[in-house]
Amino acid sequence: MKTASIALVAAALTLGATAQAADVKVTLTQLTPAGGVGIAPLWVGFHNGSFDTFDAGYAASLGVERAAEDGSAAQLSSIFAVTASGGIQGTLPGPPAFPGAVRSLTLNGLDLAGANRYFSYAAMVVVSNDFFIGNDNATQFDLSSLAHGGKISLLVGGAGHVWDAGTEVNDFRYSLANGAFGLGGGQTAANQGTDEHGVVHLVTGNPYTSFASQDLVPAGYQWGALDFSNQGAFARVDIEVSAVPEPSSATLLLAGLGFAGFIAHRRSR
Ligand SMILES: [Ca+2]
Ligand SMILES: [Ca+2]
Ligand SMILES: [Ca+2]
Repeated sequence: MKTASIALVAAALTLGATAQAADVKVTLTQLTPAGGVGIAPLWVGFHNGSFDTFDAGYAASLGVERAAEDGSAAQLSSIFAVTASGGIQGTLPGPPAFPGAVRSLTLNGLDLAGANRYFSYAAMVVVSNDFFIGNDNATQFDLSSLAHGGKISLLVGGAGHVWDAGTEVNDFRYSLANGAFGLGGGQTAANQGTDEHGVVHLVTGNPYTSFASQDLVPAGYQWGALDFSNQGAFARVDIEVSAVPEPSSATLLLAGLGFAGFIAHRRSR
């Protein structure tokens, strides 16, 4: 029995050391106040550090433009698919997350010690023409310490942490999700609005004072909840990792150990 117990301990250590693939559950919990901004379906990518979603001070990619203007990560996803070698990505399912909403997605088979070590995210902020949240620094979130399991949480959005993609003039005639906030006008199809020909930059001050066509805002409109210039994070993103032992070696090892334990048990009697 003693021999088998030692072998089992050794096996457990070996399994821990050889685990590579991991399952990752990403959960977004909306934290904005009632009547506050929403977040379009969150795109997440796990890459080796070479995928850089955008750079502040430079023009946005078409992927970021579409994500920021229309809330669609399809174009960004296409770019990631061809540029992030070994990358794994997904978009949290469901409609835009408004205050109180929770969305989650599980991705399988990630290598958090290598090809999927770094986490990136992006999503449109609504109501807006081209506001979005996302990480400029491709290697800001290093998940390698979670390769054998664990959890981290990060806060996204909030005052000083929202980008204007610089791709569309801020204008209520063509902004997305006006209806959800009791505003008139709004985009009726993808990629409407006037080109801004600008660069990605942080939104500062009251986010909606720069919008043209303010006449689409009802008289006496209460901006309190929508004005995020004094608010904290929009959402918490939890990343939970479950390590998955390599199937073949783990199965063989456990089967072998079970047999060894059985023999040891028999001999001890
Ligand atoms: Ca960057
Ligand atoms: Ca803009
Ligand atoms: Ca556009």
